[in-house]
Amino acid sequence: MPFIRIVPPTFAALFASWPLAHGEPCEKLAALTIPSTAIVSTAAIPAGPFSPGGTGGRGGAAGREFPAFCRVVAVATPVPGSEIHVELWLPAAAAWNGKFVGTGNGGYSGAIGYADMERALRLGYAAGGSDTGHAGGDLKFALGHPEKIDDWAWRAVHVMTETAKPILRSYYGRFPAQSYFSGCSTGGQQALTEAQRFPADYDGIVAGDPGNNRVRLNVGFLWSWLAVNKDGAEPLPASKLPMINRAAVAACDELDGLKDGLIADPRVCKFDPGVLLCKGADAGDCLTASQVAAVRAVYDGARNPRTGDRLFPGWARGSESGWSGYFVGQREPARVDFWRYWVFNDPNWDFHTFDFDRDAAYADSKMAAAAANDPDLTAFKQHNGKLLMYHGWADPVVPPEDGIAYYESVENAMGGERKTSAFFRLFMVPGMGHCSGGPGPGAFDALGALDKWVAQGTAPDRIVASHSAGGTVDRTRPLCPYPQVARWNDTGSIDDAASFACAEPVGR
Ligand SMILES: [Ca+2]
Repeated sequence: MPFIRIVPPTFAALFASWPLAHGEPCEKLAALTIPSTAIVSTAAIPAGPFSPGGTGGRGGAAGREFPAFCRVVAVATPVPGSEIHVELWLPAAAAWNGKFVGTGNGGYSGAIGYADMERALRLGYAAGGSDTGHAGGDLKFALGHPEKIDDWAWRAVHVMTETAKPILRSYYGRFPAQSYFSGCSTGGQQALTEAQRFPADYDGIVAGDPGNNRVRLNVGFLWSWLAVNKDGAEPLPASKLPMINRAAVAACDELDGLKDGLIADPRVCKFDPGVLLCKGADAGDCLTASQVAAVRAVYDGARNPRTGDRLFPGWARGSESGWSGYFVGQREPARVDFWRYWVFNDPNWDFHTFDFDRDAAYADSKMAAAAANDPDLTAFKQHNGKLLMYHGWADPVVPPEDGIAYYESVENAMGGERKTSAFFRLFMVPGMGHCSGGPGPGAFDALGALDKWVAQGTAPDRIVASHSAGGTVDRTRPLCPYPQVARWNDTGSIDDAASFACAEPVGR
C-alpha cells in the first residue's frame, strides 16, 4: 500500500494557491501521498448499475443506475490502534459542481453512509464518508480501545475531511470551492463537533436532530426505561403508545391556533396522562396509575434525586408513538452498553444500580470527549462558516428541547440572537420524528438552503417542507428560523406553504 511522506500543513497551504493545470485520472490517485493514510483502491466506476458492497451502508445504492464516478477507498491510521475507513465518490469533472460534501453516520454505526453519499453524488457533489473507525453497530468496540471512542466521537470525520481535500485537488486540479458537512442524529453530533473543534474544515454545516449531548442522552434513555419498567408494576406496553399520542395531540393541537393535527410547540402543551387513568381494571384504552406516573416521568425528563435539577429534557408530547424503539417494550434501556463498556468497563454492570446524582456526574467527566456541547463557535464564525440545524418536534429519540438548549447556549455565548442568526439558524419541525417521517411536513432541502447561504449569501428565512402520503405531497409548510414559527395568514389552504408566514411566537 502506498504510504507517502508527511506534508506539513504550511506546504499544503502553499499548494492550495498553486492550481494544477488539470486533474489526474482516477487510477493515478493511488500514488498520492497523504499523512498516516493508505489509499487502498481507486476505481473509475462507469455509468450504470452499481452496488458499493463491502460491509454495507444504510440502505443505499443496491444496483441502481449511477452516473460515472471515481471511487477512492482509503484507510487512515492517525494514532496507534486507530483504523478509519474512508470512501470518496468523485463525479466526473464535467458533472462536478465544484463542491464537496462530507456525510455523517447514525447511532454507533461502523458503516459508511452510502445512501447519503449517493444523494450528494447525484447532485453533482464530490462526496466523502467514514466508518467512524470501527465495524459493526454495537458499542463493544470501545472495550480496551479508548482511541476508538475518540475516532467515533470526533476524530473520524475530521480525518476523512483531511483525506478528501488533497484527493479532490489531485483529481480535479483544484480544491473544492465550498465544502459542506451534512449529518443527522449521530451525524448531527458530528456536524456540531466539526463546528466546535475543526472550524476550518467546512464552509457550511447541516446538523439534524443532533445527539451531541451524548452522555445526558444516554442518562435520559436510562431514566425513561426505569420509569416505564418499575419493579413490581405493570410496564407501559408499546400497544398503548398510539392512544397516548392521540390524546396528547387532541388536547394540544389547537393551542397553536390551527387545528391541523400537529402540536406546533409542545412546550406549551401541558397534557396530563392522568386523564387516561383506568376507571376499573387495566384495559387497552386506559392507563394504570403506575403507567400514568411513567408517562409523566418521561415527559418531565431525568432529574438529580438529590438536588431536583433536571439532568436532561423529557420527551416531547407528540413523540409518543416512537418511544417503542428506545425505552418502551424493550428488555433493557437503549444504549445500555454505553454504560457497560464505555463508562464502567464492566459487562456485568447492573443498570438498576445507576445513581442519577453521582454516576451521572462521573460519566459527564469521564466521557466529556464523547459529547459536543461547546457553545463557543467564535472560530467557526470567523471562518465565515454557516450552520443550519434542524430538529423534529416529534423526535422520539433525541428530545427536541435539547436541540433548543444547545442553540440557546450558543446565543448566550455568541452575543445574542441577532449575532448568532447571522451564522447559525435552527429550524424546528412540527410533527417530524427523528431526522424524517412523522405526521408533519418533514421533507425539505437543508443542503440546498445551506448552499444558497454559503455560496450566494442568501440566508434561509424560511425553508419549505412537505409531507407525502402514498407518494403524493399532501401538505407543504414553511419551517422558520427559531424562535419564529409558521403562522397561517387566515386565508388559503392550511396544506399550502403559501398560506403561512414566519412570525415571532405569540407572547414572546
Ligand atoms: Ca396545531
